[in-house]
Amino acid sequence: MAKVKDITRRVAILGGLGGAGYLIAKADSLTMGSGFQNVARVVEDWTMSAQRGLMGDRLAREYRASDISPFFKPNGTYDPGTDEYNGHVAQNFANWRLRIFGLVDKPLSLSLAELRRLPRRTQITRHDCVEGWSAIGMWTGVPMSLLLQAASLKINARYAVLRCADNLTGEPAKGGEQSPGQYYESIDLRDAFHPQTIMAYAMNGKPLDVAHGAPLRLRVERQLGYKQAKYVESIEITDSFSGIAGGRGGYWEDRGYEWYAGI
Ligand SMILES: Nc1nc2c(c(=O)[nH]1)N[C@H]1C(S)=C(S)[C@@H](COP(=O)(O)O)O[C@H]1N2
Ligand SMILES: [Mo]
Repeated sequence: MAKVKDITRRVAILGGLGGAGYLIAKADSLTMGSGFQNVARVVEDWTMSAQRGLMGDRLAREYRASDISPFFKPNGTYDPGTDEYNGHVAQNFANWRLRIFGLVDKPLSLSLAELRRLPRRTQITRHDCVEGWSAIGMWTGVPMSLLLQAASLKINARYAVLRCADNLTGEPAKGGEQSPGQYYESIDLRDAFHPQTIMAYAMNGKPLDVAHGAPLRLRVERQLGYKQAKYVESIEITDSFSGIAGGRGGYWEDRGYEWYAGI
C-alpha cells in the first residue's frame, strides 16, 4: 500500500499541476485498504486514457539551460554498493553491459562505449517525485525506440521491464517498512517509443554519477520520479508482468503505487 504521507504529498504536488479533483479521488481510494485497490486501478486506467486520449502523445515540457537546478536531490538508492556494482565503478564501467532480451528476435548486449556511439538525444526536463520535490536536469542518452528497433520486437511484445543493480530496503524517508527487493520498473511500448524516452548516460553534460544512477538510467519524462529507473542492467521485453517480482510492474507498484504514474 502507498503510505498516506506519500500520497498526501503527491496530491499536494500534483494538485498544482491541474486535474486535482480526480487525483484526490485516486489518493483517497489508495489510502483506504486493499478492498479499494480495484477502484484505484479503474481510476488509474481512467487517468492513463484521459492523459493519452486528451493530450495525445504530447512532449513533456523542455526547459532552457539556465533553468537547470543547481542541486538535483538524489533519492532512493544513492549507491547500490554490491560487490559487483563496486567492481564496475572501480573499472569505470568498462566491462559493464546492458542486456536487452525477451520477446525480441535479436537480443542485444551493449557496452557503455557502444551506447555512447549511437544517436543520442539531450533534453532538459523537470523531475517530479511523489515526496513533493522537483528538480530540472539535462539528460543525454540513447532513445529507447532505437534500441528496441535494433532488438527487433516480436509481434506479442507489450512491455519493457527494466531491472536495476540495487536492492532497496526500507527507507525512513518513505515511511520505513517496505520489504526488500531488487528495484525494477516497466513501461509499455507506447511510452518506450515516445521520443523523450531515453536511456541516459549523462546528466548536465557529465557522465551520470553513482547517486543519480550510473552508468545508465531511464528517463520517461511524462511520468513521476519512481518510474525513472536508475542503475539499469537489463531491459526485458514481455507481454505481461505477472511472474516478475510482485507482478505489478515495479518495485513501488508492488507496494501500492500506480503503475501508470502520469503527470
Ligand atoms: N534503481 C533505482 N531507481 C530509482 C530509485 C531507486 O531507489 N533505485 N528511486 C526512484 C525515485 S523515487 C526517484 S524520485 C528517482 C530519483 O532520482 P535521482 O536520485 O536522480 O534524484 O529515482 C527513481 N529511480
Ligand atoms: Mo521519487
